[in-house]
Amino acid sequence: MRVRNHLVISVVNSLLWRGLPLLLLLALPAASVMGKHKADDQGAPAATVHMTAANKFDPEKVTIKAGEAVRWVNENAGPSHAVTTDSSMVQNEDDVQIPDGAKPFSSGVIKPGKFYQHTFQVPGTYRYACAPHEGSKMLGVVVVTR
Ligand SMILES: [Cu+2]
Repeated sequence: MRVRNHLVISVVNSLLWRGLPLLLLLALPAASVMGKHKADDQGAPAATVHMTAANKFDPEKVTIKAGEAVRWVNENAGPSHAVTTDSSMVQNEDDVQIPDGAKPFSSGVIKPGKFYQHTFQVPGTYRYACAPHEGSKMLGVVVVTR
């Protein structure tokens, strides 16, 4: 019983400190895919992309395998950023691209010190933009292999 209670407390703490803030961010643009993104928060990412104070994705291109995740980390210094592959969220549709069979995703606002993580199931090339800094060419690519 004591062990079980400890486990419950650990899970609740984990949700409060990791899941809840992420859910709040994700709830803004896309409540419909929130459940999927909640699951995305599990596990270690295969690649990490830094969102810099100079409004760049670093590295601009990463390659992972289907079923793996990418984590975008906003540096502590600098503005809020956002990751989207949704053509309705950008000014220039050509700045984003997803493979056939994949659904667009959007992070919502990622504040300094926070991160967003997405798991990719459909192989192909994903081109994404930071919507607030699309005009400064804050663009990136994720290649998902089989
Ligand atoms: Cu940005």
